Amino acid sequence: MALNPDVTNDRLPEQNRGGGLEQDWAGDDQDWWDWYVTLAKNEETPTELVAGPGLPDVAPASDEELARELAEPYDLDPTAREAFRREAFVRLPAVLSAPVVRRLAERLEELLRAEHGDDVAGRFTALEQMWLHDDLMRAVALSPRLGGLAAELLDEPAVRIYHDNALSKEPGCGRTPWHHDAEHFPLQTVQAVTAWMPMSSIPGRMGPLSFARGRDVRDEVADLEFDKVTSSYDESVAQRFAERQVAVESHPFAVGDVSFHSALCFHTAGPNLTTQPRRALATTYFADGARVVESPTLISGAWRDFLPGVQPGGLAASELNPVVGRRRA
Ligand SMILES: O=C(O)CCC(=O)C(=O)O
Ligand SMILES: [Fe+2]
Repeated sequence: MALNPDVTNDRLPEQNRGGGLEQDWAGDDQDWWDWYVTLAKNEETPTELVAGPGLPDVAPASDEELARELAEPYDLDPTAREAFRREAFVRLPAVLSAPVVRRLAERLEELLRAEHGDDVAGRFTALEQMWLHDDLMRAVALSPRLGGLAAELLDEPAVRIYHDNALSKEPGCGRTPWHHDAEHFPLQTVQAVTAWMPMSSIPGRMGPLSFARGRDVRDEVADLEFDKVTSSYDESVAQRFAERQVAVESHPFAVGDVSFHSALCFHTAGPNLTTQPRRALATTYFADGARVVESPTLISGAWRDFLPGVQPGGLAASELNPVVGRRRA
């Protein structure tokens, strides 16, 4: 099957077709993802889908087990802290147990089906702000374990939630374009981090999140111009990384592994060449005290949904951005 058969700019909302990047996104978050994945360069040759892993083969955790686990602090190894500081991402083992992943994956399946139905082959289907109406997703979004890790890794006294997300790369969906999230978050800080939590194991052919190593990588590509219509930015970043021998980590994820990538980290993900959806929950945190930039762009997507009532330049602390993590002493 061909990947991303409709690689065109017609995924841009009418109002966003003209002009540059300095404009508000006119669609919702799903519209944004449907557009965004068209900016990735994909192989044109049809590729066979292979069997992918399903849900973890264990009984799901109960409500109490899940709440207890997500409240417990995670003992962060000093080498992991150092790796995050140096490389702008880190992958941590056993942040979630298999029963907790199973429980969350089952709930996520229900939520995605309710929102997007079954006819999703080849798409990147997303959900956001699940924590506002689902108890299990609230336990994840407000989790002191996850929020605490975000605060520790950023080395900030307190972090607020920007949004939660579900990212379902359906069978046959192509690559996620190279990017770094500082461009996506309309914040006057790069002290922001996303916890990416796979809902199954993720082998290489399923499109695990992949990271360019190093905090300064964005200097290597700072001169490349973003293009809202074609895959040229994705291609130029890939080419530049190859020319300058930027190391890219692209490893499978095991059940319970969670990666944390800084807003400075350049990342991508391969196509999902399996018969199972590649699903992850992703929660983004930022340093308490951060302000919204003066001029959010198209790439900031549906940011007003995540910071309701906050104006450009204002303090990023709406009622939907509670403090959810604190650094330990
Ligand atoms: O799940 C993906 O493929 C992309 C996710 C991503 O870019 C992010 O969480 O920052
Ligand atoms: Fe990202």
